[in-house]
Amino acid sequence: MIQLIERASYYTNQLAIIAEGQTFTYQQLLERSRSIARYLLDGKADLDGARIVFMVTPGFDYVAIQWGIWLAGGVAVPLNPGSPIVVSAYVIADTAAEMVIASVPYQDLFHDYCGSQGIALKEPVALDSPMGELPTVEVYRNAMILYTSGTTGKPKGVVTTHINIQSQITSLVQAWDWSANDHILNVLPLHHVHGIINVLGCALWSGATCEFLNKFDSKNVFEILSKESMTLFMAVPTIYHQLIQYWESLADIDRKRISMALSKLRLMVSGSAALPVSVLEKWKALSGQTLLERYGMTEIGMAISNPYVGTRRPGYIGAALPGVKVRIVDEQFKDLIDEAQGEILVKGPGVFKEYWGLPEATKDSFTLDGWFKTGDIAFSKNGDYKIVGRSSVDIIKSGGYKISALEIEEVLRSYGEIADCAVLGLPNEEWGELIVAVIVPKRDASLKEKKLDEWMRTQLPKYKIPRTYLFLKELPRNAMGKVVKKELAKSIL
Ligand code: MCA
Ligand code: AMP
Repeated sequence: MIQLIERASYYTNQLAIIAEGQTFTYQQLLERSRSIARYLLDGKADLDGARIVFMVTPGFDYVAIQWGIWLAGGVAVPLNPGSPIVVSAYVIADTAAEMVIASVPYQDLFHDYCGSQGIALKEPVALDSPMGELPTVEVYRNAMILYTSGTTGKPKGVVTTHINIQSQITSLVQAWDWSANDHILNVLPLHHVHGIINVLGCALWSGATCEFLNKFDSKNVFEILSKESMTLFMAVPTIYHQLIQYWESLADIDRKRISMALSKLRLMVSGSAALPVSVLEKWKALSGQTLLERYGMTEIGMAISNPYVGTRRPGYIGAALPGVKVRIVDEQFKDLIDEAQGEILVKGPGVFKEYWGLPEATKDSFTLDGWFKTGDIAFSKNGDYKIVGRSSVDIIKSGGYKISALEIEEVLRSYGEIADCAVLGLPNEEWGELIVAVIVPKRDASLKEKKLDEWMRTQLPKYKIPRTYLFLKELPRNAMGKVVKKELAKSIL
């Protein structure tokens, strides 16, 4: 039984979704998702874990399709609407998806690929079937696959079951006191845990209202947050940074109006990347809100959080969330105490099941006694954890997105005129890190930055494109090594 969906029948007349000026109740969501499920089943008793990939604009259709796939016994694989076809095709092939569902603006993107591969391509509006039985879906079955970058070249599919998702949601609902009176604005992408679980999942579990803003825009965010009914907001540090910049550009009277409105929300959360203390302080000064910083990962959902009630320590991520066990260990996985720095290990019912089709990678990501190795380095002081870095220099966080330097290097190396390259993340207050590519052109190559950049945009989503390309005659020896990459980054700064 998928409790998230079962619970909707407690809230039938409540507003579930607001998007593009339209409102939808839980009853409408239930009816539409059942109709989609029946269509997907097409007379079968159960989809039995078939993967359905979808690129759908955030809003009612997105949620109804997610629920429809689950009700039919399928696995939901949401795509990033900013991805070029090569990236989406990788996900479709890797999951051996049976069907692609694409909103109208994305239909053309998939047309040729799906045609050539014999994969059904559907528009949301076509998914409608009034009659038919639905299967009973047990909670230990696979529910979702989200792609995440790691220290290997290609992104890996993180498989979560219904019980994983339910555990990730209930932990946050308890910790942050969600209720049916809540109304949240969702500006986050719906192919990552932050937008899917922390915002959408928690809202729907609680009978609350989730309002979507399809494209982040500071003016619209402030307008929606000024609504009387609004109670919650969650975002990455980059978004708070951009909101602050916009607010500072306004006239006094508008600033006051916005500040007053923001001060009435009951909670504002930051996560997905380190929240600079300067951003926390400026946000407090403009809104009266102390941002609640929390820590999580695609593989585990949320693990550590500052308190809803009690003191939120700037620069710290707080303590373990309900139902989550956390340890800090050395390289031999021995527990560390007294502010010693080590890797964060996590255990709990929210921790993912496996990397899709990668049993070795799955095994390697856990200790022998079943603790997930996050790769994040932290210490604990007076009961609160503080992140100090990551064990791999090849993981970059920019705009809240996790980016593999190795993935970008692999793409760059496939460009004919490049002999060698190194991709780095340089510290930046707005973006967390900025992606920089250091490139050694092949001898006699006439490499043009603009042409290279245009080509990169056909290979990777926008957020993985380097912001700066530096051309060098040669890279320092062993530039892929951790020390040399750090030195290279310092010399660029
Ligand atoms: C975009 N720009 C950038 C970057 N991205 N500049 C530097 N670094 C970047 N990474 C520039 C563009 O070149 C463009 O500049 C301008 O910003 C606007 O670009 P656009 O793509 O339209 O950006 P945006 O839509 O405004 O995006 C910014 C954003 C977005 C809203 C902060 O990155 C975002 O939604 N981030 C959230 C990601 C997220 O949800 N992560 C959660 C995953 P120009 O105008 O000059 O061309 S992590 C997770 O789920 C775990 C579990 C967790 O803990 O939460
Ligand atoms: P992702 O795999 O995209 O879910 O990104 C997870 C990673 O984001 C974690 O492993 C951390 O490196 C980083 N992260 C998430 N929240 C925080 C935070 N509050 N402070 C620092 N890093 C964070």
